[in-house]
Amino acid sequence: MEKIINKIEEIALKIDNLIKTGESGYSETSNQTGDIQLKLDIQSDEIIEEEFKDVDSIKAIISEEKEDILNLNEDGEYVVCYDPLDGSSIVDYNLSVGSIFGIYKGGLNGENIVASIYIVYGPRVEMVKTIKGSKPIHYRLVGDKFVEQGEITMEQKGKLNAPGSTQKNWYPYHKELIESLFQEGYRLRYSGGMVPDLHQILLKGGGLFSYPGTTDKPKGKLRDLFEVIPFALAYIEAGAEAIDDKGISLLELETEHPHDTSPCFFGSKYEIAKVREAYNGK
Ligand code: AHM
Ligand code: MG
Repeated sequence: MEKIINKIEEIALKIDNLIKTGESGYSETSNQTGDIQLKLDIQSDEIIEEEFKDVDSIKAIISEEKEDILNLNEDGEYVVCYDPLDGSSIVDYNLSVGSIFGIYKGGLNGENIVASIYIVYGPRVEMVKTIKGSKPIHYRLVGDKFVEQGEITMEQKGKLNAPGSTQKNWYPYHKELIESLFQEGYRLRYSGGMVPDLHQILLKGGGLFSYPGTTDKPKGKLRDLFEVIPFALAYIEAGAEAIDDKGISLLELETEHPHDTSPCFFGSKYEIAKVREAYNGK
């Protein structure tokens, strides 16, 4: 695990440099979900594959940018699932983006995640590492080293509301939930990048990030293995909650296909209680 984490730190430096110096714009290919890939998506994916290739403990890797699992070492213990560069629609407009890694042992389900790491490429480069059973740890890149900033603990209630997806396609009960939080005084904070949006709520200690199922996409947009489960681990270990639209913990998600998606809600206890109330029986 130590070796994987060290590699992810090296990867973060390389992707940060790529974002700053690489070419903008689209490539001529699309990924598994049908999104046209940016040149940066493809190059970030190549960096990660190259770096992970010589890590003996990695059995296989699965990238959001590729259809299939790539087997690396038969005797490896871990499968690493990753979104090389999350925020394809905003990176060329110079908003913050991220990389997300979920490390799984013994099967690709929520209960088998053993660690998650995400990197935020913003005005600063930061990393949050969560090992199952311990609080997430926040790091900041200083020079070429990640320096520990401390453990992350969420409060019972926050002030931020980050509602994802297309509002026109929201179910009425979801609309009521989001509106009721604004009526209570919550402030809108949504950049279109789940990494900076979820990072802000974690560091500020509370709030709600939601990406619901909608009339056009009942299973939402965010991918279980690369996006949903890794952040669920960070939120739950920080003392917050992460649930789906049935109120089930996202760490209980069972996936059938590597690119499965799920409606998801990440937040402190107070806001998640509101989600459960709004979605009860729906
Ligand atoms: P991507 O993996 O293609 O970049 O899409 C994922 C991103 C998330 O970072 C973000 O929360 C979401 O898409 C935003 O989607 P929307 O614009 O529908 O709210
Ligand atoms: Mg993504």
